[in-house]
Amino acid sequence: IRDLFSELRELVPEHQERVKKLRKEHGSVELGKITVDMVLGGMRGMTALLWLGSAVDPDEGIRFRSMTIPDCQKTLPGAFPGGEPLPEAVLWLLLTGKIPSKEQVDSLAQELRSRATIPDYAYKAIDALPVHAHAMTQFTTGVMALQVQSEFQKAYEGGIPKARYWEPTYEDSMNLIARLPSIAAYIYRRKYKDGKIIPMDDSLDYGANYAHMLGFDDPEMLEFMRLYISIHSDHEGGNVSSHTAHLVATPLSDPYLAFAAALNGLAGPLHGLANQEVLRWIRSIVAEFGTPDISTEQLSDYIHKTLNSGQVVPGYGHGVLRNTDPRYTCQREFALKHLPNDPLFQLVSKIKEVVPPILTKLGKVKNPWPNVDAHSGVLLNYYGLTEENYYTVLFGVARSIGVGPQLIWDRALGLPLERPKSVTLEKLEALCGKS
Ligand code: FAM
Repeated sequence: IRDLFSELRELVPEHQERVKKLRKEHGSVELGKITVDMVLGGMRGMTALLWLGSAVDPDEGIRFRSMTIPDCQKTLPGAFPGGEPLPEAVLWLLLTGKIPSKEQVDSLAQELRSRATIPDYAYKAIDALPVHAHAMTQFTTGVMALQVQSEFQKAYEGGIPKARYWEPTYEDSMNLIARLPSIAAYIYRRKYKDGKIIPMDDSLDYGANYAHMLGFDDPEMLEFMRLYISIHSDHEGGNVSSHTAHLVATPLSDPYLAFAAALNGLAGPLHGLANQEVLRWIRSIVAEFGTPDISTEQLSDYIHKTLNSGQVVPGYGHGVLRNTDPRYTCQREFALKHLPNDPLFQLVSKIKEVVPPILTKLGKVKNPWPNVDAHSGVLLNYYGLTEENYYTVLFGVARSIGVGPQLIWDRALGLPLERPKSVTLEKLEALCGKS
């Protein structure tokens, strides 16, 4: 069977030609205008980046290459027939645009396990932090320690030609993806299980192994972890964590430096940390009323209380989506199948009925619908992963499956250092015709 690297090596020249042709023949084609609102409003709606792997339609949500989440659930190999998509299959799809066979996925799983060697100093760097340090702080520290082994940095110092940059980028990205679960599980076991480490199980796939190293072996949790990692892997190129990794790697910082930066963006409460904030908010509702089984009126009052205190409703809204996130919907379907009577799942369902009309009434919220984070915590909590301050680390492990392929393709296509123009306030006012 063809391995992933040789599949990729065959695809690179054709894509390099297509990008060169576009730039040479159509470089001046306009893709939309840039308005003051974009410059002051976080570049919403501004086409500014190229990424082959995925795109988010505001109404339909994410497509991994050309595949929706249901398409992936139907066609990508699972741990067993009809099983959730394996993260290794999503990695193959994002990198090559092709659907891998089960044999190819199994060989990739084996390749990742063989790359998962962690130097002791990475754990020692984490141990230097107090146990109560936030899990994301410990995670970024571990990634930075792994940077010592960057193949890209070594190759660059050795004078590797630009045309081959993507090769050591592939090595670093695959090593990083392979090593993250062990680092991430180490942090969980250190913070919550008295540091009792559970070693990797060589018979398990990527998602199942991560759950196993955390201390979870329920087959339903293994399946949820496979789905969780697959749907959190990539969300086109402009989200904060993916865009940060892309930007930081454009001056040829290696994948470890770029991914550490991405994790720091993901740690923001309006981005990846929202999954933690959702479960904290849900727990505060239960604490307020003494039960998760509350009336819609009680829930509505609580939501207004949250908004009136100047806080956002976590898990709702999105910078691009203008409809319910399909990453929410597939989690809901999983919950309906496995935990229909879980009280927190039933509260999440009630929240989805009550929040959108309230956010719509505010008149300023462009997307009142739930995003991926509105649902993930109650599923993790149900299977025993109750420590919400750890949730964003799970998101970070998953996001490496999207970031790795993007860094490889960025270098393969020779995308240059990213350097947009900033403007002074006076200049902006002058451009608007008033000083
Ligand atoms: N609750 C309350 N207000 C909200 C809101 C929410 N869920 N979503 C948006 N708004 C407000 C927003 O704060 C802004 O108010 P101000 O003008 O007073 O500052 C206004 O509505 C316009 O914002 P927008 O244009 O609709 O959204 P943005 O594109 O600026 O921001 C989000 C998008 C995701 C940052 C925003 O919806 C939000 O803060 N959501 C809650 C946090 C969250 O769930 N983030 C996770 C996003 C997820 F996709 C991820 O990355 N993991």
